[in-house]
Amino acid sequence: MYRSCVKRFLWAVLPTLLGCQTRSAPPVVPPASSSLVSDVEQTPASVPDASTAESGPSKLTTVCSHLALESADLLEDALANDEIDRDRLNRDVTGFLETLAKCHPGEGGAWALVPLDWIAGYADFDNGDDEEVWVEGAVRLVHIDAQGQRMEQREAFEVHVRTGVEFGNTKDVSILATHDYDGDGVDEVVVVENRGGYDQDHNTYAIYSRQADDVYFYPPTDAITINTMTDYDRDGALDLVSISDYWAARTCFDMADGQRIGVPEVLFHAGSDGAFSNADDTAQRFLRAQCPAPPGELLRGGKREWELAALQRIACARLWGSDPTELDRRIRQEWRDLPLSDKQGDDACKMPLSTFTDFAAIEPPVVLRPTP
Ligand SMILES: [Ca+2]
Ligand SMILES: [Ca+2]
Repeated sequence: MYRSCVKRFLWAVLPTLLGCQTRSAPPVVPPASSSLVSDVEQTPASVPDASTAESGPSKLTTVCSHLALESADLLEDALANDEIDRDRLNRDVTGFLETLAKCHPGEGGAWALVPLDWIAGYADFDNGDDEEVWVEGAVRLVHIDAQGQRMEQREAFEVHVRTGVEFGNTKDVSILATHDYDGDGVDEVVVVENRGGYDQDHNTYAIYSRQADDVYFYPPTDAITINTMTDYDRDGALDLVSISDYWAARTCFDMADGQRIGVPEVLFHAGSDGAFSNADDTAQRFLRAQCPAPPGELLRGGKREWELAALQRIACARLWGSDPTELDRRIRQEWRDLPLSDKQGDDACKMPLSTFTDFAAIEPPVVLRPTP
């Protein structure tokens, strides 16, 4: 009886897992242009009879269905083990569970995140009146090619989700988009790890690809710290945004010593050759939106956290071609003229002079020119 209830819950979730139909488009980019069925139909070896191929399930669809069933069984075992309140789980964490083992079709196959080794239970995380439900496990990235061949990532993602805990630590992972960045006929996949909890919200992005015998980090992103992703030029390929690789600052008065922000952020634009450029026309347009003109005064005090705007003006000066030695001299001159309240007052971040001069030494990815 109990297991049948669990099955009902899982089967409520399964329609979104089963088949390789995307339930909804990826949040930022449009779905891949090629359909799953056409990928398989272009492979005569796997479909001996064309009429059968059109009406019957493809190998890829079959593998996707098996993945979903395997995942459902794993979850069922974990939930049944501790008689989990499925209503609460359904209400609070199915948003994540629904995405597991769901095939994301595209060029050359499909990507999915497949759960491994789930456990679940109850614990009172927030010292409240009742216990919360927790589910923990691991998820592995899997690529299934048009012939139904599975290829798994060696590392797995750790996952833990909890119900009803506003500030509890959570960590899950999802597929954000698929896109054939290098044009080799096989989609790459964008994976985001979401960490939530009290003052710990942040996401980690990575692009993975498949070659003959491995699922691996997409090499053109190796040297780039991806802080967020956006399709800035709306060409269907998510572009990378980096804070860490250039001008990163911390806000002064937030929790946990402040969040890191880009002053300015740098776009790595996804080009048609599979590489990412931080200096092409699109990347320059992104920088220009943050630095529209060469700045005048750099250290302009008088406002709470004035230092952050000052750091951005220093970065913008370099982007507009200021000589670093000359810029250093200007910063030191303006620092001498700055009132003590701006350096040490309650509204000041109390950054030392070296923070500003160090910023002036950061090499920009490109030098902007006035548009004719
Ligand atoms: Ca590719
Ligand atoms: Ca783009």
